[in-house]
Amino acid sequence: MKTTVILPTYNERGNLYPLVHAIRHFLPEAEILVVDDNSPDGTAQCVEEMARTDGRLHLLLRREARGRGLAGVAGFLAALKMQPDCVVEMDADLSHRPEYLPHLVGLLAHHDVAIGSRAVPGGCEIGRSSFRQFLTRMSTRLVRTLLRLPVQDCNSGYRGFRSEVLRSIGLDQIRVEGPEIVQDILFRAHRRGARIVEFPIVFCNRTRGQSSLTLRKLLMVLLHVYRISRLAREKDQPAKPVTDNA
Ligand SMILES: Nc1nc2c(ncn2[C@@H]2O[C@H](COP(=O)(O)OP(=O)(O)OP(=O)(O)O)[C@@H](O)[C@H]2O)c(=O)[nH]1
Ligand SMILES: [Mg+2]
Repeated sequence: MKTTVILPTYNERGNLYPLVHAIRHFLPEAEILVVDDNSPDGTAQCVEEMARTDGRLHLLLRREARGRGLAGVAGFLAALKMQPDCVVEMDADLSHRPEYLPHLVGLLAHHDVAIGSRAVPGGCEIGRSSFRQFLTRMSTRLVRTLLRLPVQDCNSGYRGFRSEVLRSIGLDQIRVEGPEIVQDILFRAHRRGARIVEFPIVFCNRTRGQSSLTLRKLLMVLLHVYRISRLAREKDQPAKPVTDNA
């Protein structure tokens, strides 16, 4: 499958070199698109340097409003312009291991969405505090319940989509700023009837760079999920019969 891998980055200079080389090792033919929000640590320059010797490495440098969500949508739209069969999204802090990429892409031959999951048998998180793991478990349970998603790890940012699914979910109408983009896009794909599959991954906590996740961002995720779940339920309500009171 012709594949484009999207890497959203904010201050990931220290992780990009080993990450891009590992992706290149496991998916030699893939186009790699780094979506950088003008990181002050020089992440973009690092990509430009590597792109001199790697014609399939691309940089989308965003100078406007920063945000994981905005970068995610911009990345998907730019990736689709490369006419891939599928688009893979993964974090750029080495917490998502590239060794799973061939299996993930293979699954997209018979599924519309493939998710690297910490919550299916064989999946786990290593190197994260028990409080952080508790947060992950609680938030994914809440998201799954509110959005009625047939997915164990609804918060995983390691996933692939067949391009036709991405073209069917109205990407250009999505106005999501933060990490809630992860749940929003999964929910839209599910509502479009996408065939979703999960496979186990070992998630490794970042060892370099700064986490961008804050409590405020986590609350914004849950608020957004609550909002779209309400909208969906309203949409699913059978139309009230128009009573002729005349
Ligand atoms: N372009 C862009 N990328 C972002 C932004 N915020 C985070 N990212 C990237 O999105 C991915 C996930 O962000 P992380 O900071 O790792 O969030 P997290 O995994 O919840 O937190 P950690 O446990 O600390 O890793 C990483 O590759 C980040 O570099 C942003 O505002 N813009
Ligand atoms: Mg991370």
